[in-house]
Order: sequence, then structure tokens, then C-alpha cells
Amino acid sequence: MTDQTATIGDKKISIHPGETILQASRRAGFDIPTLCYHADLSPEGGCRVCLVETDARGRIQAACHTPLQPGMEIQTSSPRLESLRRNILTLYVSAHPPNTFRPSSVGTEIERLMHRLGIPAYAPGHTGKSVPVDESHPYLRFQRSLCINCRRCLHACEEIQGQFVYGLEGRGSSTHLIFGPSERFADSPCVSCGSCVDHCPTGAISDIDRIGAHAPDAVVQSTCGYCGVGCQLDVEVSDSRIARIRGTSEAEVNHGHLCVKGRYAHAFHHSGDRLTAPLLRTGDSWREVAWPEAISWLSRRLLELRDRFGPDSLGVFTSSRSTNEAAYLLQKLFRTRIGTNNVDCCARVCHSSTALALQTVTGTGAATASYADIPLTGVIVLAGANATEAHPVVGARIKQAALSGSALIVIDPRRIELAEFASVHLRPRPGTNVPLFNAIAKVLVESGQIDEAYVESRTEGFAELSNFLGALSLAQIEKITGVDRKEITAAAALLAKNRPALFVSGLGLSELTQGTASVMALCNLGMLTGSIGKPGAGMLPLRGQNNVQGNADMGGMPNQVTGYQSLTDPDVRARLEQIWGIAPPREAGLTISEMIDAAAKGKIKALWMQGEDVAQSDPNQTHVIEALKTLELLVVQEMFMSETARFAHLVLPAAGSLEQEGTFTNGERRIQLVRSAVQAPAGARADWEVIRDVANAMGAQWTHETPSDVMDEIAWVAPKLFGGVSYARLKPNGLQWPCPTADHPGTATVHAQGFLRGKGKLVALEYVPSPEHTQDGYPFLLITGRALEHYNVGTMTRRTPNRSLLPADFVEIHRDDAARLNIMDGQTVQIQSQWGSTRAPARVSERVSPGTLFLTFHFPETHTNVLTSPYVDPQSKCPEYKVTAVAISPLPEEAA
Ligand SMILES: Nc1nc2c(c(=O)[nH]1)N[C@H]1C(S)=C(S)[C@@H](COP(=O)(O)OP(=O)(O)OC[C@H]3O[C@@H](n4cnc5c(=O)[nH]c(N)nc54)[C@H](O)[C@@H]3O)O[C@H]1N2
Ligand SMILES: Nc1nc2c(c(=O)[nH]1)N[C@H]1C(S)=C(S)[C@@H](COP(=O)(O)OP(=O)(O)OC[C@H]3O[C@@H](n4cnc5c(=O)[nH]c(N)nc54)[C@H](O)[C@@H]3O)O[C@H]1N2
Ligand SMILES: [Mo]
Repeated sequence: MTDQTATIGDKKISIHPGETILQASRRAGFDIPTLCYHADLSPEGGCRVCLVETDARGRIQAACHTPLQPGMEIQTSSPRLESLRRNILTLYVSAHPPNTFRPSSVGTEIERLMHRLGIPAYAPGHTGKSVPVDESHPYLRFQRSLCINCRRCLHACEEIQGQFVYGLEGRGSSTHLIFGPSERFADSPCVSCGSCVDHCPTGAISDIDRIGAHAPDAVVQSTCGYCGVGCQLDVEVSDSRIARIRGTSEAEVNHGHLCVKGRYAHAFHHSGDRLTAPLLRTGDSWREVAWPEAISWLSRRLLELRDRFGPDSLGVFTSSRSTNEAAYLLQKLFRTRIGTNNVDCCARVCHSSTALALQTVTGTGAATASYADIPLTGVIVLAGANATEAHPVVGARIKQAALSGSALIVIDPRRIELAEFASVHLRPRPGTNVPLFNAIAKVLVESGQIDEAYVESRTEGFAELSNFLGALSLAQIEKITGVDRKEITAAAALLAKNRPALFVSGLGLSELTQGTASVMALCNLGMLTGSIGKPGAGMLPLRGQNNVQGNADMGGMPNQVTGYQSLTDPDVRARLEQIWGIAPPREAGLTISEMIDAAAKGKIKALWMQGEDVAQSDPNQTHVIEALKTLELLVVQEMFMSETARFAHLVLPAAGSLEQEGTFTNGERRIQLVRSAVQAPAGARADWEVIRDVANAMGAQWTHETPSDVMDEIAWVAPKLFGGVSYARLKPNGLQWPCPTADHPGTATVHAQGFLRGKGKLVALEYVPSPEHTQDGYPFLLITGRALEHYNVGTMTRRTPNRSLLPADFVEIHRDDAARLNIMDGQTVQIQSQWGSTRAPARVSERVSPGTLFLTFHFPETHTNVLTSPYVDPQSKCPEYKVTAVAISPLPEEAA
């Protein structure tokens, strides 16, 4: 056998296949200087600073892109190499005006390199003229005078975000960086992820919010408070304010990557209109009260209403924006101090269908896979999820998987960004997932392309399903869904060829009257292809809010307590009695929409709403507002005077996510620490603490002093899922539940050893059209959903410079429809459903199909939800935000 070693300096090193000289040298402890190289990115090999000698004769090669070969004799440092490196760096530095870069041990990367190699600041002979700085973008600044054309920004943009913003133009000394065809940064296709900033070695591309800032006073690691991806943040704090946020590079979730919201949209924390004192309303006037008064008033009022009208006339919406500890304590307060199961959370209006379907089919209502499965899979099915806008860090990873050869099947009525990277894009009419997925299943079964061994050993219900599929007509499904059968067959063939598959799903499945059925039909595909319970495969719904997974886990649901435990199981009840002192009622309580309906009928008298702006976000808004007005008591825990807070009797000012301690649980069941980086404005308090105080004022004796104490109780209450979870174990990457014991490592892939319910359940699912599919006089189907720059009701993002990136809601309309109706791009249009009407500026494109529209819901002025119907999925009670029959017409300019 040939010798599989090389020498580096005085060390003999084994060869690792594919390793470069640079990587091997660093492994062996030799620090070769680099400039254009970055460990996250593919080597550029352009700057030559990393030159090394590779044989006894002193042959010179660039370490960053030369593989280490057996027998090489590497010298990483010698007088000759040092001199070469100094000359090269001097050339770079002297291409810029004197003092552009100054050697420094704490400066930018190029300045640190100058310091290390002994290059002076003044490099004579320069003839360049100064170039204006591009500050057109609200978050990113480009200083051409600092750019050394190292192309790291270009690699970061392509290889991390997949956005391809940058290019190099010109030759030789006139080579310069460009933003595609755009003159200014602000006009480029940049999505503001900030990766280029993190990888730029000179500060040519930098964060605007760092202008003039000195080194931060502290850097605190926490979890992002926006979506359910759960990115880890390094929050830089200066003068008690958030100075800058960067992604934590060691984090398993995001590997240092962030999106425009997580990285940049933090200014709302310091907004001048934060709530800073509890507010009591009498009639139209608000009075600030001190906390002790607010707490005793509220506890008295809750007990009074409970005694007068009975426990079930009260209800609570626990917040998916707040911590696990807050959600847990609030449901406990209602279940024990009031004695009602009228507890629900916005998971209801979001992924309740997904959770119910997964629970029915597999035994647990959560993702079976992890984000780490994305690069491992052969085929991704992205169904009803616009990942690059709603979960950008995951979306970017899906894009990278597609760019590096995974098959990608996109199922979305709209041509979302990821559709451009797909092998097949199926565009069903909104609300027709069930027949479409059935058709794919039919083709798989009838062409013998299923994973028979898996279906046989791990599932039940196959015979009924295949009989049912046998009777379906593809011609009819083509008609219902609008999808050509050739495309259906192509999708089935791709799945079969590349299985097991990763199924990434979103609200385009969940928020429909057939939401639960849509997700179950997708699970059928998951099982027929043998995908659930395997690494690199399975079901990965992209959960919405930062803690929507956790909120449901904590018991923010009317039919189950903490850890999805049954309200009637004697063992559970005995444990609750022991820990809580009292077990909750056995009967399930009401869901969000049921509580709203009951309020409108006068049956619910009091609601506590924690961080949920139902007056803007719940469907059929007119009805919701009427219901809120009838309440004897509405308590709102909020950072801002939201649309809902205006109707409250008591508003309790809340701390934001970077101002409190606790945990969030992301969409892959990962419980991660939330750390307070800055103090909440005086008067605003962390939700969990306020709930504890109210409970104690109502006669409880809750002794939790920290959120960590609360987590210890959660572990005790729900040992199967959380028994092994404690704060001490949550660093650095959290724990994925189930984690039953203190020595359990957590679970990345659920159902690997068989389904939690025993066998996976295959289900025959009939198509039931939405009532909105057949509304005369409303010829368009309206989809509502999200845009990258804003977050849900926009309370937070509207108070940041994201507002200049996207100043208003918009309605997307197909070019042909727009032409037919004389609607111009940007023109304000009237949109009318049988439930209400509103207006918004039109965005004319081919992203939507003819006959469909898409409208965002991020601005209260638009009140998008006056349009949406009261229809819900009969099983999950999830509203149908994704299908509303509407008419649309242009408004004359003077009316707009
Ligand atoms: N930027 C941003 N990110 C967010 C949020 C935000 O407001 N802004 N909100 C967070 C929350 S709470 C959530 S729940 C997630 C939601 O994340 P997503 O589920 O990705 O978001 P949506 O835009 O609501 O809908 C996803 C897609 O469903 C498609 N769709 C509509 N009807 C159908 C259908 O019948 N079938 C299929 N297959 N597709 C359909 C729509 O065209 C849309 O592209 O995002 C989270 N992240
Ligand atoms: N038309 C239409 N409507 C929709 C949807 C749709 O697709 N189309 N999607 C639905 C979905 S999926 C969801 S999840 C809902 C979301 O609807 P909401 O839950 O109402 O909206 P959010 O913007 O997520 O957050 C609500 C409030 O939480 C507050 N908040 C943030 N952090 C904290 C905290 O730590 N403590 C407290 N007390 N408050 C805090 C914010 O200030 C904000 O006002 O909207 C639903 N509505
Ligand atoms: Mo959501």
C-alpha cells in the first residue's frame, strides 16, 4: 500500500480525502494567512496570499484550493513565503488611497492581515480617485473604495443565500463589483440576509447600523423572535441598546445565516411608542396604573366573573410569540385557578390542521424530520410553503439543495421563487390539494412505484386506500385541480426515483376547509414512498411563529394539556393533581373561533389575549370586532397598542423577545434558550412573571423565581416529551423533544423505530370543495399570505426600516386579468367578497395564475381579514385563509 501521509512543517499528517492543504494545515495547527478564502465558501484561489511550498524544491502553490497529496512536503512559512505574501498584500493595499486600510490587530480582516505581515498604512504610488458611497439601502452600505474584488461577497450570496446579486465587471485594474444590472444597492435583487457583510474582509459592504459604532459592550446569544425556524442570534449591545445582530456561526439551526427580519428588523424594541405602564380603560379614556394595582384589579375581576358566570365563561389565547414558560403558566392559571379548558393559541389559525393530521397518522403532531435533513435528501416536495419569504434561512437551504442536484417538486398555485429552481411545479387551483395528492398516490400505486416493504411492515389501511384510489378518475382530477396529468405523472416518477423524500409543507395545505385532509393526503405520499422515520426524509412542516410549536406543546390547546396529554387519562390527572394541586376539567374547551363566536353570543364574558392581535389576524374581521366589543373583560398583554388592545379593558405592557429570559421551541421540536440582551423599557414586564403574580393574587402559591424553575416543572408534568429538559442542558444548541431523561440526547428523527401510534395510518380522503369555490358574482379566488419583509400583523416590522423595503400590502394579479380589467401595476384596486371589502395597490405579474389573486395581511390599514370567510376545517377548526371568492375592480385615481 502506498503511504497515505504527507508532511506539513515538521509533522507527518494523514491524508483525508478531499482535504486541501489549507484545511489540513489548520487541522495540524499551522495558521496560513488568507485573504480571499473563507471556510464557509468554496475557494476562490485568486488572492495568492495563502501560497505555500509543496515540495523539497520549493514549488509554490495556493493552499486554499490545492488538495493535499500523499508524499507532499509542505512548508507553510519561510522568509521567501513571507516576502511573497507581503508583496501580494502590498499590491492590494496600494491600489487604494493611502490610509484606506491601516494595520491593526482589531480592525477588519485585511487590516489584521496587514498587522500580521507588517504592511504599513501608507502605500505610495496610488492614483485612484475617491468613489461615492452607496447608502441607498436601509441596512447595507457599499463603499467601493474599500473593495478589493476578492469575490467573497459573490460566493456568500450564491452559496449561502442563493441570490446571485453580485458580479464583477471590467478587466485588469478596472475590474469592479456590480449588483447585477442595478446602479444602486437598493434596486438590486438583494434580500438583505447580510451574508455578504459577514464575509467581506475589508468592510466594503457593511451594516448601516454599525456606522460610527465602537466595539459592543456585550454580545448575547439568543433565539430569533420572528418565525419558527429558530435561528440563533449574536446580539451586540452598546449603551444598553441593540447595536447589531449577527447569526451565531456555531448554531446547528442556522450556521450563522439570518434573514432580513432576524438580522435587521430589531428597531421596534427601542420604538418610542412601546407600552410602559398597565392601562385601564373606562369608556374611551385610558388611565395608567401601577403594576400592583393592575394585578390586584385583574385577579379580582377574573374571580368575580368566574363566580358570577361560571368558569367556562372565561377563556384565554396564549401567545406563540412569547416563551414556553409564559404559555405554560397561563394555561395552568386558566385550568387551575379558573377551572376551564377554554385555552387555545394561534396554532389554531395556523398549523392546527398539520398538527392534527400528523397526530392522527403518526401519533405525534409535530415534524418528524429536521432542517439538517434538507441537504441529505434526494427529493424535496415543497407543498404550500413559500419558504424563501416565510422561512428564508430554510428556504435558502432548499435552494442550495436544488442547486446541488436534489430533485425539487413545488406544489403551489403561485410561481413562488423556489418554483424557479424546481424540476416540476404543480399549480393546483387553491383548495384542491386532496385530489392532486390522491392523483400522485394513484399513479405511484398503479405503476408499482411504491415502497412495498415499508407499506407492508409499517402502515395500515393500504387495501382501502388503493381501492379508493383505483376508483378515481385522473381526467376528473385534471379538471378539478387544473393540473395536467403529464405533470402529475412526472411528479410521481421523480418521487419514486429519488425516494425517500422530504415533504416540506406550509399553510397552503393547513389553512383550508380541507386542511387536515390535505396534510393527511401528503402523509399518504410520505408513507407510500417509505419516507417517514428515515434520515434525510419525512414530514417537515415549516411552523409559523417563533414559539407556535412550543405554545401547543405547553398545553395552549383546549383538548390536551402540556405535552399533548389527555385530559381524561387517570395517570395524567393524578400527576397534575400532585403537581398543580388540582386537575383541570375533563371536557375539552373551546377553540379560538368558537370562543369568538361564543363571545358574540354573550356566552364568553372574559378573554385574556397574550400577544395575539385577533382584531387584525382572525378571519371575518367585522364579526371578531363585534365579539370583542361585547366582552365584560378583555385583557391584552402586548408590546404595543395593537388593533385588539384598543378594545381591551386592561392592557399589560410586555417585554420583547430580546428583553426576557425563557425558551422557544422551533419547528423541528428544538427547545432553545431566549436570553435577555437588553432591558425592557421601564414598566414593561416579561409575560411569565406577570402571570405568576396574577395567579398568586388569585390565591395560588407559585414559587417559581426564574423561568428555569418553570421549565423544571414542565419536565415533571410531561415527562415523556420533556423529562430530560433543563436549562443547564440547553446550551449551545438546545434539545429536540422527545427527550424523556436527563441522559437522553434528544430526537432528530421521530418514528425511526416504528410509529408512536404503532402503524402509520394511510387514509382514503374524499375531495370536498370549499363553499367559497362556488360563489356567484365573485369570479376570483383570493389567496392571502406573506411577504418577506413583514411579519404577520406587522406590529414589529412596521416599526423598523423594513417599512421602506415594503411600505404597504399589495394584491398580486395575473397580467392577463389586469389587462382585461384595465388595472395598472401599482394602481389601487377594490377587492370585494361576500364578507367585506377593502383596497390595496395591485402588483401585476405572472406569479399568480389567471383567476387567482394573492393579498398580504401585514398592515392594519388594509384589514385583509374583512374579506376572509368564517369557514373552518371541520376537524382542526383552522380558518380558510387560503380560499376566498372575490371580485376586483380598479379605482379611479381620485378615489384611491
Ligand atoms: N416574512 C414572513 N415570514 C413569516 C411570517 C410572516 O408573516 N412574514 N409568518 C410566519 C407564520 S405565523 C407562518 S404560519 C409561516 C407561514 O409560511 P407559509 O406557509 O410559507 O406562508 P403563506 O404565504 O401563508 O402560504 C404559503 C403558500 O401557500 C400557497 N397556497 C395557497 N393555497 C394553496 C393550495 O390550495 N395548495 C397549495 N399547495 N398551496 C397553496 C400560497 O400561494 C403561498 O405561496 O410564516 C412564518 N414566517
Ligand atoms: N388573511 C390572513 N390572515 C392570517 C393568516 C393568513 O395567512 N392570512 N395567517 C394566520 C396565522 S398563520 C397566524 S400565526 C396569525 C398571526 O396573528 P397574530 O398572532 O395576531 O400576529 P403576530 O404578528 O404574530 O403577533 C401578535 C402580537 O404579538 C406581540 N408580541 C410579540 N412578542 C411578544 C411577547 O413576547 N409577549 C407579548 N405579550 N406579545 C408579544 C406583537 O407585538 C404582535 O402585536 O395570523 C393569521 N391570520
Ligand atoms: Mo402562523
